[in-house]
Amino acid sequence: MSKVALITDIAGQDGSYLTELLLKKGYTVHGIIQHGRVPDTESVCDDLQANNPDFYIHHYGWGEIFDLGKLLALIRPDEIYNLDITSETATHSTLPVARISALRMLEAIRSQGLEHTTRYYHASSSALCGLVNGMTINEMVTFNLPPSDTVARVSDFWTAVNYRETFGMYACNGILFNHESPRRSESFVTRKITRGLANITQGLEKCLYLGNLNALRDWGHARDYVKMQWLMLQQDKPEDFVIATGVQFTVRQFVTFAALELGIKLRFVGKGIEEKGVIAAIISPVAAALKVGDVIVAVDPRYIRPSEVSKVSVNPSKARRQLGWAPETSLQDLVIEMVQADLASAKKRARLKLYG
Ligand code: GDR
Repeated sequence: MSKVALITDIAGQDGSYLTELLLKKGYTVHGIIQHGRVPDTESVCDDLQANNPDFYIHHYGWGEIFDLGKLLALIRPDEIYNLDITSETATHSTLPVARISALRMLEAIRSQGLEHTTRYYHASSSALCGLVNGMTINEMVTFNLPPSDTVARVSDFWTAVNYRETFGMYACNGILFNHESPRRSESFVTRKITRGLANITQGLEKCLYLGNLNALRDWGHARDYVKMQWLMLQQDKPEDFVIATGVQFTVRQFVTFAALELGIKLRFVGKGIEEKGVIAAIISPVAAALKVGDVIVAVDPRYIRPSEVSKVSVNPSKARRQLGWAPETSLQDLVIEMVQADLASAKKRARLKLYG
């Protein structure tokens, strides 16, 4: 009989890649999606639903409490992947009630008597470490004071650990560093860059406005990271793992790789652009800096964060050692895939604009 998996936030980047992976492995997949959440992967979810009789989507309303117990009793999942990203903003308004926290899910598992059969994965994040300059992150990291919008994530992390240790449940956390793809939401810097530059080549935009170009990030491909999420639930005993490539690049390098793929020449403008560390930049008039054929990347103070931590080293070697996992996609290949996807869609939009 095929295994049954339940995935929350199926409409996000990770939810869609994980669904594809599990369907390929022969799982029956149930996904939860909140009405009103604009899916990053609407067309992917539609295609998956149209072509897979073993894929089901369960909707619930904005601010509504989803009846997890009822769903678990019905589908009795072997594995649950809680990717509920609403935790990012859970300190606000109605979300603490509506979001599917680790506590809600783990209690629902217990209430249905599934605590010894259902395995639980929680999508945790490097953000909860409360990053400070100079720290090294592996699974032994001691969390510092996290940013206020990640307090709920810290609570989720310890809840999963607590249920593992107190009730002997198979519950684990993946401490994920940045992971990107053509399905990444456009508010994140990687997608903003690939989409922005692709649009510029098609005459749809004039300039790419960014914040700190010197910020360092460890970027992997989301498709590689969901493999690791699955592996974490296939072990003899549950443990937490850091998921990262172990290699960092600057935002500026990311922009440069994207420009290389598009065959365009970049011109960076903005005061203080060559300084190391966080740039206190004032955008200079773009028009004055423009030369024919140049693509302008301008530093705009609106996108510079008040505090930025960049000197952090990441050690994901436990995943390599214990799970045999290593990222398969280099940053350059990730950039190429993202650029090509955004270029195709920019060309389509440019044609539409021209011919209506
Ligand atoms: P991050 O991702 O904050 O690391 O969170 P993001 O892509 O937003 O920022 C990465 C770095 O790029 C710099 N930057 C800009 N960022 C954005 N968004 N827009 C810009 O114009 C811009 N210019 C420069 C930022 O300052 C930053 O240094 C992601 C999310 O997935 C979190 O949910 C997750 O917890 C962490 O990764 C791990």
